[in-house]
Amino acid sequence: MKVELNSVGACQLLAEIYDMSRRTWSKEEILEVYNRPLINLIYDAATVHREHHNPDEVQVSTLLSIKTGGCPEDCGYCPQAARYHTEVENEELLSLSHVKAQALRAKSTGSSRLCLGAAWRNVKDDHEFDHVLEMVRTINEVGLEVCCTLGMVTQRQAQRLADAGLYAYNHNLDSSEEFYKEIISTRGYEDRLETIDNVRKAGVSVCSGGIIGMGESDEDRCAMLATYAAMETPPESIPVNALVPVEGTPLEDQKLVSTWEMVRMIATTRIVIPESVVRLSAGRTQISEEGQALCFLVGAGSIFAGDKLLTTPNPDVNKDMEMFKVLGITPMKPYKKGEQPAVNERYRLNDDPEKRIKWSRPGHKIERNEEKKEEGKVKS
Ligand code: SAM
Ligand code: DTB
Ligand code: SF4
Repeated sequence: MKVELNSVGACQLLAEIYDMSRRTWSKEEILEVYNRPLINLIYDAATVHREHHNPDEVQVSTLLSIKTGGCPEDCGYCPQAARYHTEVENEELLSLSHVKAQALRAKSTGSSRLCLGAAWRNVKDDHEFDHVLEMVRTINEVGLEVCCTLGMVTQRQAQRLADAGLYAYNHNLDSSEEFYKEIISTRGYEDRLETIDNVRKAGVSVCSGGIIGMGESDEDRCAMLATYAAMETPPESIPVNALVPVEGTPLEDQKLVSTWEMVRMIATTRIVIPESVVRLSAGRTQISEEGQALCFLVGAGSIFAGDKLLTTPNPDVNKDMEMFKVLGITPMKPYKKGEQPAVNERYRLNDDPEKRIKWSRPGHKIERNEEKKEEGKVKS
């Protein structure tokens, strides 16, 4: 596909050139979009954005690190990996009351979603997970969309989260399959895809995206987008993070991503996967408000608010709300793109044996049990 549109008010032409009705894009085709003259790419992405989304509404999420530091993984970008010497300490899981207070705070400052992050490789079926399920149920009751990012999950664990009222699960592919190996050695791309699949099967909204600025090529960025675009159902939300280079991590000396690269990546994501919400994620402290305005124009429909991401700084929420006012943007209400998940009694499974839903199959008898009952009768 040769993209030669010179952007003269051409929605129909756009649809033809980008063949928007299809689902799959090759990496090469995406790269052609990515490399378009920026001024045309901006126009085209903004046009696609307006066809699929309300451009003056932006979804606002607050991040909360419920379990900080001490992670056994070796993700080269991450200050929470135990093996790197960063300023992040290994902390205990937060208490339910603390999380509830933060949920109320997030709601009062305009967030529609609270995203709970844990520095775990994967979820374990232990009391800490039961505790997280309680957090999910509590935040859901507050009336916020609940998102979790807890590492790898099995389908059963994803189902338990769904039953507790989880709205979305964040699990990033981060980069292309090829480049992933350069950044992380303690797990593979397949593991990430499997968790995304488990989340999807549990009926939970998928949030999955990447990081730019780790030393990957433009081809790697586009290969990651090709993977998302080829999914039967692409993620509902795609975070685009600019690397926050943290002292003590292997990527501490990486050059900061420029605003233009961020605009290019968001615009390309917008064109290739038109229906998903693109999230302007980590790295906003290094982008001016004018730069962020461009990101919104080309398709960013969501941000993380609050002065901290998980462990690194983020713009002050009041400054963000002032920026929204200047731009005429309103924060999106919760559940605008879906229903509030109902809390299913099944979420208590493993939690309180007394309250478990009992196995039942009317009229069916288990021989062994019947024999035991008979034995009991004889004894008494
Ligand atoms: N441990 C879980 C996992 O890896 O899926 C959840 C938490 S992890 C911190 C969530 C995401 O944060 C990562 O997938 C990565 O995309 C992003 N992230 C971590 N450190 C970052 C950094 N320094 N700059 C930008 N994004 C970062
Ligand atoms: C995502 O894609 N970005 C967020 C969220 N999902 C969990 C995390 C960004 C973390 C930035 C580094 C930190 O603050 O520790
Ligand atoms: Fe652990 Fe997640 Fe950080 Fe990797 S990104 S080190 S899995 S917390």
